[in-house]
Amino acid sequence: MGKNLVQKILSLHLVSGELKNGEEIAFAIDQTLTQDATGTMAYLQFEAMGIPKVRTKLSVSYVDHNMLQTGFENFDDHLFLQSIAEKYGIYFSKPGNGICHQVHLERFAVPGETLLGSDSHTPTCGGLGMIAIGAGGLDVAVAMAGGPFYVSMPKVVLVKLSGTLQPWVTAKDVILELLKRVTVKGGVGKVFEYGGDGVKTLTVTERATITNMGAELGALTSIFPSDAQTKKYLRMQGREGVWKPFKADASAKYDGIIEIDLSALEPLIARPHSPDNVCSVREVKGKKVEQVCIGSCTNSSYHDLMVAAMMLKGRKVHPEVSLTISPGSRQVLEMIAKNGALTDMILAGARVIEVACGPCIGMGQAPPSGGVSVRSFNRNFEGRSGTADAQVYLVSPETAIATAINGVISDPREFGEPIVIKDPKKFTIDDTMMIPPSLKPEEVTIRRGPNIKPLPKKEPMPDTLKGDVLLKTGDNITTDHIMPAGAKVLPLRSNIPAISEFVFEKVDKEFVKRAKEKGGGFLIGGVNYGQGSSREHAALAPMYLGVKAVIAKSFARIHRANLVNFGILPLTFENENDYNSIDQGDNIELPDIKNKLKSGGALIVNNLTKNNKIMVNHALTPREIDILCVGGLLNFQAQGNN
Ligand code: MIC
Ligand code: SF4
Repeated sequence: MGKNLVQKILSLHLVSGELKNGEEIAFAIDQTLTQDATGTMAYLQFEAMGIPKVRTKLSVSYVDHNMLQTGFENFDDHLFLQSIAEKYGIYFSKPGNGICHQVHLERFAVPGETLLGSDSHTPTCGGLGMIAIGAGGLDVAVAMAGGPFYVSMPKVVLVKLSGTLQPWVTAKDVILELLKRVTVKGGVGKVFEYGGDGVKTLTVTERATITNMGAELGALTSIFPSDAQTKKYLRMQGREGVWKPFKADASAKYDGIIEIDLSALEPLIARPHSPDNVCSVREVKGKKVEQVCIGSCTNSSYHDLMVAAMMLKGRKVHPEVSLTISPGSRQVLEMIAKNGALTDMILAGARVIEVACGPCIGMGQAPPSGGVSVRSFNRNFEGRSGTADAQVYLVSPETAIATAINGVISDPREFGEPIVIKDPKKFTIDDTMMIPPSLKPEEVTIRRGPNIKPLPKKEPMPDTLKGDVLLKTGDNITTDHIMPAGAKVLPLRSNIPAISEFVFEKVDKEFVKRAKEKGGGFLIGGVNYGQGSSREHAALAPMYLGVKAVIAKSFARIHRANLVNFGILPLTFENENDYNSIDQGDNIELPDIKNKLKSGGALIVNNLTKNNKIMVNHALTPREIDILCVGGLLNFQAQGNN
């Protein structure tokens, strides 16, 4: 039987299990990436494993998130990361070199290989034909130590593209269309594999925009075939040697098919406060805007910034709009600086800011109170921008620039003649800020600033779990709700006791106090609990505060895996209506839980306050149950397990 692309690459890497939907599989990881906001924890965990050198083909540590240095914390973390990289055989991408996903695509991605990254947008490299997956830092640490990655075999959905994009319609509009159809929870347990005639019309950076934002669908990953476009991109990066063709067999089977006619698409926009709240730009045009931001790992390639520059050339940013542009990599910045495009941006009145995640993660550029911000980014969760009541919209760079010039949300098709950007023969290649590992690792001393605190420990699970419901939330709670980011909180990523003071800060200011007074307890969630980022701090900090289990209607994949890794039990309601019977403050008990998990017995929650019982389920594999029972993956590994 013919294989699809996902099956082909996975079978080349399979360590255990069968490629049958829902079965637990383990596969080998060729490459890993980390970024600074998740990396410090990942490397503390890696260090704890006592291995002298990474066992992957390639591991890279990027600094791109925590770039604002208002105190010593972030720079200390950068130095810690650099010394760890030197010592353990890891490449170190210095602050200023670029956003991890953009740089990885440019310099390291290899078709047919596997990549595990401690950032949810790792699937960006799926645009180059890799199986690239976002995970918690601990899973990445395990991969660096040579361990495989465990996951339930996803469903593979073919996204069949036909036709060609019309002028002013972009790759961003393709993924917004998919978000509109499938929603932010529609990709859970799935991989989106792109195929069909339309594929060959999309360049690698366009494909990367699509696979990047596949993360917003909740998918395990997204992938494009490796073809002539892939070869061309690698040639422009001086890396043609790593190219290999990869595509699905003609007789390949899929678990579902979604058809998109590229010619029929129009410019789309995601309205506040969710990437799937999509409509056509036409429907909201004319809305006054205070801020426009270009950048982020979704749309900050050379092509994207050249389009922005050409649109701005000879024009001015609207007097009441602040336009920021953050290039995705030093390569991109260097090229637009050399060819004059940067000057066009500056002359038009753009604020060119650092090569980094920047405003995307709330590191500066917070919009004004109640302001409207139109961004070429991938997430518009409430408050993520740093301004609680800001209205953030997500669009293509084309729509964003038309908007910045007009001062109101604008349809780029009304802007004028379409802009055609010619690919350069070669990208400027200069890896000065990519530091290779030391040749004398034994001489490297790890630099550990005072903000870097040891990892908290967790005890094995007791026989019975008992405590109060500390918080009951609604649907689609994001990791930004659970563990906010932004300029104030991000510098505490290496300090769990300090960062845990901010858990659920934007949802309930009293949460931390309550959790401490009660000595921990339980969380109740709705559908898609924990969507968004891969930050394991959203599990680690609640664990530190004594959260024992989360009972939800359903979970987002990475967060669920992070809960297991840190010994917090993820449970789902057997009957969703039971969500209504349980309230914040209820005292509940899960009797004999450990035995029941091991023996497969029915899981009962006794509500001691309401004097009733409800049934809950889990979708844990035997390995995950063992991990939970010993108090998390680090304890599990310390016992000699994989
Ligand atoms: C994000 O976009 O939310 C982040 C910041 O890149 C996160 C990682 C983090 O929280 O450090 C992600 O997407 O995984
Ligand atoms: Fe950085 Fe934003 Fe991309 Fe996350 S989504 S990696 S914060 S640019």
